[in-house]
Amino acid sequence: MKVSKCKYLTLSGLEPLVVTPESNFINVGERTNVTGSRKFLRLIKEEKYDEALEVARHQVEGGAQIIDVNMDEGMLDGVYAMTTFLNLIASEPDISRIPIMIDSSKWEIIEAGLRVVQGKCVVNSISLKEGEEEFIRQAKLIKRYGAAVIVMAFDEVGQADNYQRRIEICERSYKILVDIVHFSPQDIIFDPNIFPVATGMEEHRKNALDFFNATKWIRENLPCANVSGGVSNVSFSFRGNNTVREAMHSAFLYHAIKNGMNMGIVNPAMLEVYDEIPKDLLKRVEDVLLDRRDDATERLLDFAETVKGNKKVEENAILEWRSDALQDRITHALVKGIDAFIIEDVEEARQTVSRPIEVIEGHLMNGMNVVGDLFGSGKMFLPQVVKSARVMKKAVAYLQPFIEAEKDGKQEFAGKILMATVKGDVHDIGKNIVSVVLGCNNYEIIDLGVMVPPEKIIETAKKENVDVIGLSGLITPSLDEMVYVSKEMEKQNFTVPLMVGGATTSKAHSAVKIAPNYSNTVIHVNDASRAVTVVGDLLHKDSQVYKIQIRKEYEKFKEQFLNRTKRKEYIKLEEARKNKFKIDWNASEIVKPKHLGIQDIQDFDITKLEDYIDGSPFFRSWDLHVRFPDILKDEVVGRQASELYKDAQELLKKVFAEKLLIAKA
Ligand code: B12
Repeated sequence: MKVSKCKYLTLSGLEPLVVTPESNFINVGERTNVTGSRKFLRLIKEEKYDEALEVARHQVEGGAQIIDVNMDEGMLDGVYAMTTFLNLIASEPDISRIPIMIDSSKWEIIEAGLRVVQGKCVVNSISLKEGEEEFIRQAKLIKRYGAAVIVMAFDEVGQADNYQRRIEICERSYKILVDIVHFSPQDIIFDPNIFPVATGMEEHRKNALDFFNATKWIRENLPCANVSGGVSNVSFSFRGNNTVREAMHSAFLYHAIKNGMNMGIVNPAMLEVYDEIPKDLLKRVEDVLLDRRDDATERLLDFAETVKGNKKVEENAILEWRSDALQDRITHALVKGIDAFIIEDVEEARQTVSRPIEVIEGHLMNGMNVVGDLFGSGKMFLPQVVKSARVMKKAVAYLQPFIEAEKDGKQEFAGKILMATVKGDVHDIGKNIVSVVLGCNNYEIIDLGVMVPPEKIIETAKKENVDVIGLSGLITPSLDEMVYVSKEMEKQNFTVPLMVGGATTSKAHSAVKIAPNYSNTVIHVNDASRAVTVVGDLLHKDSQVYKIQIRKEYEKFKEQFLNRTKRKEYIKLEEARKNKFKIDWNASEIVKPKHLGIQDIQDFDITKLEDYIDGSPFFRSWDLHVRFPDILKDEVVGRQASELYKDAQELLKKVFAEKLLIAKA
């Protein structure tokens, strides 16, 4: 078993899905499964394939990154159903852009699927249940069909139901796949069995914990392999009690992901946001999942009784958040994906500001940033973010006529702007807002949509003779795309300004990586309202002065930036080893720490941390790039920095006085 360097698991429909260590959790849609969805089963039995395709489409729109297709039902011709459905999917580009998971316990159905599926799919699943020979035969075929595979922790004896068996079976399967079948290790996805907890049976107490530990072991010991599972199983004991089930799913996912589970079958409608699980419920759920107390199951059951079918509690909960402050309500609606009151709240916000765009850039962006932070820290999952995006879009659509009403009534266009979200990136909310705002300021907008290939941007810009190209990007790979577009613009002798924006873009990246490729203007713009003044300045008849000024500013910024990150001179490894720190055990006094083992600090006096706050990154995030505390006396930015510092001190005082933050370790 020799694996030198891991490649990434790469699946595909019409588009690739590359699972890198940085990827968030990959969620697999589960509604196109006849064993899990009565509706889907009925549609397939009645041969209503058109409607069945809608189920698949709905999942893709809902944020599923892979769809699981299962046709295992006693009265169905599984081979026919799988073949027919996959063929139909292949002719629907909006569905088939994502990879398929062919799910069956019957090999002939799996193979039927493999014959017709488009792209690189995943087979769910094979195992050692029927012995090594059959396992190897199936694995070889899957390899020839070019698919990835889910391997269940199951062997000739039965399904693995404790930690030791899970890791033994997974290790054995891995060795066979890598050493005998020569399967690419990154194409192996283990399913170490998610079993129900809180069943009242002693032997089920460690079900979740064993899964977490086995997952961790697999990720640390079976190089490049991935881990997946069907999450809803864990809450089987609480069927009918969605409050508890949703909390269990989120808490389970939170811990499983922390231990290395990177993919799973999840029902987005059955997930609570981890941070929003009421603390008492979360504690009881985690007591069960992590097997922290002997009476954990009883305590969760007691709690479950208090929320079971208790509509009143839910209604009260609704009323409760509705009486929060306006910003909190908007944030809540975005985080929870609730669109019922968003128009009401946005209207209230609009009454408080002088221009409607301020609601987008203030209230709504604040809320979206909370969504982004929760998502980034693994406490919200993609399908939930899709719901947030829908609420955001509804809010923006409501504001659009108000923004348009600000139009100055001039008929003639002030210029033509091409807007596009770059190749590989689907985020369009920000780009759309910029388009609307510019449109309302008399610019003609050519919006190419999302995932736009560079060739199309270049070709359209030429054909339409645009005055500015605006690129939006929110994920890191988009930055490279923007660099590529700038190079192409240079090659093709473009002269129009290139304007970039979107959450991952920055002045630093634009100055250091984009601007040097293009001899004309490159400018980074933070938000939609600033885009109006920037475009105005770029297209103004005396714009040459402005453009030269931007160029100089960016060159200076680049120089300063590169000076800060001068290349380090490295010495040879042998030399470095000679320099290693030598401890003189006889002469040194080794002090024994006062406390050995893990210390759990729950409420440290936060004021004591004040002296350790490093001001430099704080100022950097405000685009003030001088070292702290020198910055306070800096000739150019000193005054502004001191004001900012004073505000920050006041905020800190408030944080300390009102205990807004608690320091734990
Ligand atoms: C909503 C959202 C989604 C939605 C997008 C729906 C849609 N139709 O747009 C969905 C659920 C589909 C999604 C998918 C993914 N997302 Co996402 N998403 C977000 C989220 C939460 C909010 C983005 C948003 O709409 N903000 C509100 C708008 C108004 O803000 P904005 O886009 O920044 O635009 C403003 C300015 O930037 C500017 N602007 C924007 N564009 C332009 C262009 C020009 C020319 C100008 C002048 C100005 C300008 O003006 C706007 C208004 O002022 C962000 C988190 C965040 N804080 O940004 C993550 C985030 C961007 N997503 C992230 C990720 C990782 C993903 C996925 C890869 C997840 C996954 N595992 O599959 C996929 C990406 C798929 C792909 N290939 O693109 C990461 C990116 C991390 C990174 N650095 O790469 C983020 C930062 C979340 C996080 N913290 O991890 N996402």
